[in-house]
Amino acid sequence: MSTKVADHVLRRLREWGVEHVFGYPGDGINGLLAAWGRAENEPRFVQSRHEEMSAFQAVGYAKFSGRLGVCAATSGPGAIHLLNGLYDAKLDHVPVLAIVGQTHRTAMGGSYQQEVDLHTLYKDVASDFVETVTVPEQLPNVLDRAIRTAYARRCPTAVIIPGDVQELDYAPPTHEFKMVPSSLDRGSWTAVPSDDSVRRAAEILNSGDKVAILVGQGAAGARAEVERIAELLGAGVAKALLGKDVLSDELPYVTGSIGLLGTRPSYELMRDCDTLLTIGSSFPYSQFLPEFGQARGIQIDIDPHMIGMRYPYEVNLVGDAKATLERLIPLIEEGRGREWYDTVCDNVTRWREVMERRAGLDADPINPEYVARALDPLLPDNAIVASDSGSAANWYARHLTMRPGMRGSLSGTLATMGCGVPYVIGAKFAHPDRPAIALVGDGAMQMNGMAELITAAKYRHLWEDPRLVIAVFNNHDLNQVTWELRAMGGAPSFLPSQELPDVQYAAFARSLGLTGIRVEKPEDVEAAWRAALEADGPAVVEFLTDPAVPPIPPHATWDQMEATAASVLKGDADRGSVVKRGFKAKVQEFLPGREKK
Ligand SMILES: Cc1ncc(C[n+]2csc(CCOP(=O)(O)OP(=O)(O)O)c2C)c(N)n1
Ligand SMILES: [Mg+2]
Repeated sequence: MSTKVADHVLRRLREWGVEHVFGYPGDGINGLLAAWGRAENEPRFVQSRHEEMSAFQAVGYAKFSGRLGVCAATSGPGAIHLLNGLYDAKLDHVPVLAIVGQTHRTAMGGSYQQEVDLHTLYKDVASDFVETVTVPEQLPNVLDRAIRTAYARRCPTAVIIPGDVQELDYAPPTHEFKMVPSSLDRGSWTAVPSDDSVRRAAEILNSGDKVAILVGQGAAGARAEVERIAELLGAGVAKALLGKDVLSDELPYVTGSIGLLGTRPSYELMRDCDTLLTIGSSFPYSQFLPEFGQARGIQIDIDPHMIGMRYPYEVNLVGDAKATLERLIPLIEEGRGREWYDTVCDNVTRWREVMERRAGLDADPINPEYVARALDPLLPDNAIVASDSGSAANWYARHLTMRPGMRGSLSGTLATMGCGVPYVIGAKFAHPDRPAIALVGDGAMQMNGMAELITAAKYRHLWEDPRLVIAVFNNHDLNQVTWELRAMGGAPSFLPSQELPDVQYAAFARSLGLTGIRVEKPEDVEAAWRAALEADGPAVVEFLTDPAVPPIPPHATWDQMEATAASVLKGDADRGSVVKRGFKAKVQEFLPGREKK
């Protein structure tokens, strides 16, 4: 039997160590599907309900494994559906390969059925590498290069294969003019900055009395070094959302998340520091960093293309976080910043107390902060947690204590809705032996999470640790946006756009043979978490949460409280309780014995 191009695609993926391809079929990739049959489903084809979900699953897989995520879709509509997930990979710097079909070469340019100009469509999302395979000899280089580029630049890449090309007999490139051979080895290297720039960075750090460190996902491999330099400098460490699992929240000087969903001590850390060291983060909101001119800044980043923006840094160290810190640490003089360190730790302690009290506030029927708070001590040590985009991301950022060994992620930069459920499905394929938990709003569940429960039911038998918990924050509202409307503009919420239909998520889960628990009272929250974490397969826990609990920003001012109140007075849907509860939550920060800064 001859080897067809499609057979070679799968063989090469196996040679690259690819074990799963997240995809959805269609006649644009029929040649590949036939090859999958011949290859006895290796790598495993994981079928989703929608190609966007396949792309999110590939992103989740890549985020939680550090390996390439691969997705596949048919030409035209399938390739179009992948886009949002591929953009998520692009914006969060994750290696993902998309393999998509195209109409036959004989029909190209003929406005043929399902013919879409995929090069143009993918030109932006796969800007680092998108190529069409037109003859078999071209395949090895195109495929290898797409994979190598995705890894090297941590980005999505795309390989387009016309249907008829998939069916051609495979022929490797020959030793001739205009042939491009290829190879498999990825090589390994470590980028380090020059000694001179490391010395200049050390001088700045040694002259600071109030050092703030900001870490992102790029610091993931440098946990011990980040802790060491923070301790030497007496620094506080804030974490960008994508870097939440880089450092333990149990450390006294870790101020938690930064930004709109972040914590007050992170805000204070940046507001009051005199030196800023950013490690592996491209956190975009400069207004949450120190005032320009207030702090002397140093950045460490692996990517010379991404470094030096967001803040007017004095020294930009291009290099691997761990290797760079290993060079920097011996040059750091210990002993400064003790007073600062104490202030940072006090702020953190105070914030934790405030959060505890906020979670304890009564709500109607359940306070969503309490839902997250109740999960926190129950999280298994090796848990993988994903949050969708919505108000749950606030509670993920603020209430969950990341401990060493845990993993967590969300759509950090695209902030797309609908990634929560497919991310944890991707995580279960990356780590079938670990529990995974997703925090998802009812809007995101209705958008696509419910359909993807079908995928979880389909594949549950493959996961040796059965725990996959989907927590639905059922508030009948697109609440994060409702609050943005209120807080930013003082506008009343606009019910036709914000209100969501009531849906029985737990009952739907049960109809699929999954565990489904609906929680209507605060006193049942903890038991529901326990039951879901003890279930023998995927479990949906639906919490009826109060949309009137405000995700107050870390820098909340009385003006913003006024704006909230104003919107309510203009005729908001749930006026009375919003004013009262927002005010009550804010007031927690200024209890007796605590001075307002
Ligand atoms: C694909 C997409 N569409 C719209 C948005 C804007 N958006 C951000 S959060 C949000 C509300 C999410 O509602 P839900 O999932 O119910 O969570 P909640 O905030 O109510 O907890 C919306 C509409 C987005 N980020 N992504
Ligand atoms: Mg909602």
